[in-house]
Amino acid sequence: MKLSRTLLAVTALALPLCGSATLAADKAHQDVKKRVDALFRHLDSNQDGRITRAETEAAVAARFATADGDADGQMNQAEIQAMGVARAAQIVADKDRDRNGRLSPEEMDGEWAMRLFEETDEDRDGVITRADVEKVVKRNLMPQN
Ligand SMILES: [Ca+2]
Ligand SMILES: [Ca+2]
Ligand SMILES: [Ca+2]
Repeated sequence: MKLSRTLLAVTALALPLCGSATLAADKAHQDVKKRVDALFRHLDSNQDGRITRAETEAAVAARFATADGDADGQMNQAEIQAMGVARAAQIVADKDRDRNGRLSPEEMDGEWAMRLFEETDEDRDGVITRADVEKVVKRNLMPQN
């Protein structure tokens, strides 16, 4: 569950969520490719086919600045929802460590970037490859495949 939520959260940073797990298999394959492509387009800033922790943090920080509608440096539930994240209330409840009802970049991005690497980088080399991401996206979209 943790893994699935992390991937959804990270994917939501890069593109609006679309489709569902009920897609036909071939369509699901295209969906996996689209999600992976979109993720790499947004996160792999030097386009070497690998996403590093620094690239992820930079992209997340840029996305945070764009999504921070009231420019208070914090992400409230409405702002998270506006990013296309379905379970914004749950995410705020989970991550709001100082209980001010909003997520600071540290409460939000630090968690996401860290989990992305801890949970997606299965071979623990500090870099996420296409293969790493595809494996996790597939597992989330097509659990029986
Ligand atoms: Ca890269
Ligand atoms: Ca805000
Ligand atoms: Ca907070």
